[in-house]
This record gives sequence, C-alpha cells and structure tokens, in this order.
Amino acid sequence: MREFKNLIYQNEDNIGIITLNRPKVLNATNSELLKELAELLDEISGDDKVRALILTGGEKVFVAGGDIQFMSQAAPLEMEKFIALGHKVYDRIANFNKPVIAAIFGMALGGGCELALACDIRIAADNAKFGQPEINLGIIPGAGGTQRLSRVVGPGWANYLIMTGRIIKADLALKIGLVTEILPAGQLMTRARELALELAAKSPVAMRLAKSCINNGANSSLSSGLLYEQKVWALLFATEDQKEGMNAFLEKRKPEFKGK
Ligand code: CO8
Repeated sequence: MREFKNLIYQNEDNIGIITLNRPKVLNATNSELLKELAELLDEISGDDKVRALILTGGEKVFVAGGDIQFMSQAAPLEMEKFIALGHKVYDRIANFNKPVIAAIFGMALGGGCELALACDIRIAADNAKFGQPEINLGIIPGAGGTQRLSRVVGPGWANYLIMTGRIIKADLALKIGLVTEILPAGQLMTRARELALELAAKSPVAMRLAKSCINNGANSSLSSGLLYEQKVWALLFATEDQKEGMNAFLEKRKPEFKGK
C-alpha cells in the first residue's frame, strides 16, 4: 500500500484504522485529502482480512471542516467539483462494505461533522465538540449535513445546529444521539478497537446486508424498505455464515464466520 500525504493507515488483526493527518490546519479537508481517502477506501474494500474500519483524526481534533483557505479563493465550478468529490467519498463511507466507526477527539465541525455522520457508529472523547458552523461563513452544510444530520438527530436538533451554527459539547451530542458513547480521551481508541473487533467477529455478509437494508430504507418508502429487508433476509439463508451462526448457537459454541 502506498504512503499517503494526508492519511495514515494501520492494519491490526481484522481491523483497519485510518487517521486523517493534516495537523497544521486541524485536518481541514481539501481535494487532495478526499482523493487520497477515496483511493485508500478502494484498497481497503478489497481486503477481506479487514472486517471493520475506524476513522479518526488523531487525538487533538477530528476535522475542523472544509479547508476555508482553499474555498475562499475558489470559483463556483471548482467548488462544484470539490463538493461532488466530497459527496462521492462520504457516500463511499456510508455504503462501505465494512462497518465504519468514527472515533472523535476534539472538533468535528462543518465537513468534519458531516464526515462523522457518514460513518455507521460515532463514539467520542469527552473533549469532542460538534457543529455545523457554515451559516457563519455565509454558506450551508454541503457534504450531506442538511440530510444526514436530521436523519440522525431529527429535524429539531438539525435545525438548531444548522441555523445557529453553534458548537455543542460531547455530553449534548450524546443526549441528542449524535454519538452513542463518550469516553475519557485516554480510553477512546481502546474502546474503538474493542468495538471494531466486536463487529469484525460478526458475519461480514450479514453485516454488509444489514447496512444495505438500513441505507436503502433511508432512501425509500417504508413499504419498499420492508420488502427489501424481507428479500435480503431470505437471501442470507443461502450463506454458510447463516448455517455456522445457527449451528454454533445450537452446539453452544462461538461462531466462526467466514463471510461466505
Ligand atoms: N480551514 C482551513 N484552515 C483551518 C480551518 C479550516 N476549516 N480550521 C482551522 N484552520 C487553521 C487555522 O487557520 C489555523 O491556521 P494558522 O495556524 O496558519 O493560523 C490553524 O488551523 C489552527 O486553527 P486556530 O488557530 O483557529 O485554532 P483554535 O484552536 O483557536 O480554533 C477552531 C479551532 C474553533 C476549530 C477554529 O479553527 C475554527 O473555527 N475553524 C473553522 C471552523 C469552521 O468554520 N468549519 C466549517 C468550514 S466550512 C465547511 O466545512 C464546508 C465544507 C464542506 C465540504 C467538506 C469536504 C467534503
């Protein structure tokens, strides 16, 4: 795997850890970082040994948003390309073929909060802060924030965050369901690894299809989402993992899922 300028990738046991790495600008996101992330995700998606992914910004900050220096000078057509790339990468994460956990230290603002929202599970350090401050820059959230935020926390809190641009602390983020757990900063990565290993031990096929049903449901009517779920559920009976899971239960042992 090649070296990246804005990312660090580690592979341990069955989990992958991506660390965003533009510390001088608090991981502010530019096109180069997004392109590298797309490339890395492509490589990881084909690696069957990796069964769960952690995305973090390191121990100081998650992401302080899109790169304002870059955006401030850009022409509209350049911004159209940039935001399309952002959507492509964030959608890739949301629809990734492995579960993705965001481990958030420090600020997750603007495009950073949106990046966390594209992940499946968000856990945060007690120093984490969240916000969609774009309104204060004369713009709006553009990397999915107007859509994913309200789906996660409901329109009431999404309106509040997007309209005021206020930054909230981890405890409020937990209260509104933006994150599922808060830990002391020193324990966050240990917990993220623990959670990733827990997910990595499940059936990769069932994991992928559960995610597919949830994502499909967010874009469809209840009846078509339910129909999709039924079909996918039945399809799982064609897998070895279903047989292994049920046999292991009956034989009172731990299942060993192979992703087949
Ligand atoms: N873009 C570029 N540079 C940034 C950004 C940013 N978003 N945030 C911080 N930096 C830079 C600062 O300019 C500073 O650089 P320098 O040392 O050269 O002056 C360095 O990072 C450190 O920042 P601060 O000195 O400001 O650090 P503080 O600890 O005092 O403050 C804050 C931290 C509160 C995070 C503050 O930096 C801040 O408010 N940043 C901007 C937050 C913001 O408005 N984010 C939203 C941006 S708009 C957006 O995200 C839409 C993009 C959608 C597409 C995303 C990609 C798909």
